[in-house]
Amino acid sequence: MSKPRVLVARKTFDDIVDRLRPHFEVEVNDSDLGWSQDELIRRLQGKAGAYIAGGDRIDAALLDACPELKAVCTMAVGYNNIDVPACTARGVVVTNAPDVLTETTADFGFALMMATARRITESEHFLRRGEWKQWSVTMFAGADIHGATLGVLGMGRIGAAIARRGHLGFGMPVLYHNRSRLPADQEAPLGARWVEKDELLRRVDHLIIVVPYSASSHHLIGQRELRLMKKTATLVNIARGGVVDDAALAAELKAGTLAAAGLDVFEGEPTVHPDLLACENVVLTPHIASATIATRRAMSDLAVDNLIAALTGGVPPTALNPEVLKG
Ligand code: 8YV
Repeated sequence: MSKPRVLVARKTFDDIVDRLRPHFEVEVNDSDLGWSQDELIRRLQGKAGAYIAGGDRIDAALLDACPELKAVCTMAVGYNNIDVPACTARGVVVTNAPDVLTETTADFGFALMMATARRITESEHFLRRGEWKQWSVTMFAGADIHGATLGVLGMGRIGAAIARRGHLGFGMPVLYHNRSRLPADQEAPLGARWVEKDELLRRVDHLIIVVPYSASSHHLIGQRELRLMKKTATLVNIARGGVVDDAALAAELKAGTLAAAGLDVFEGEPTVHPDLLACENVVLTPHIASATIATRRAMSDLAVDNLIAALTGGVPPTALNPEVLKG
């Protein structure tokens, strides 16, 4: 009997892809670039499973064009690129990759916050341009991290890991906002206190945004929200582009409504709003919060474990719609 066919839509570690080969006939994207939507659909036709990453869109049109698809496994924790209800309706199991990237992503969120508050890239650019002629007392004076109030918008696994770093490592009072409040015994070790969103924005010195993207979090932070923040505050977005209104952010940064921003994700990435590119007081990184070799391997391994289990009668470790498997 011939093996089921699967598509690895994103180039990843060869030895991890090799784990698929005893079970499946595997087609791999050998380029570092993702495919266009038409190309993704074309390559997925006749395939039973897909290994994808955050930038690949799985929607109803793709599913209808690929009726043999049974499993979609993303190496990302975020799955706003996948229409899960449409998959469920067609009996396609969807898996994501939670937990394995939590600490690495929290490290990066903290690094971006520190780089932003302490003006690290801005000062490096100044030095590289040969503009450092003398030292001065206020040259690139930024804001302290230790003891400052940390705001976490979205208290999931990554939010909690950031709060723990702030509380235990830097003596930061931590305020957070989330749709649901954590039980007191989970708040206590993080030193975190729930407040309404507007109060969070008004009170914090450094805000880190870690909410999943959905229709309800679209432009959760726009002009009105930015104008509630302290003029000395910083904002970091490691969630998804679209949670922050980038045009409004650029305008408010220019106007001095807040001090600085650190952004790893963008609306319409990899295109970045030109007004953000023009701002000196913004640290910009290309969606790399989970990018360490160990973590990218763990994410890939988990996606492969899920794909093998989903298509060989096993239980995928992190299915988002496990009800499909019972059908
Ligand atoms: C990934 C991410 O780098 O996991 C997520 O949701 O945003 C990142 O960790 C990327 O989406 C990989 O597919």
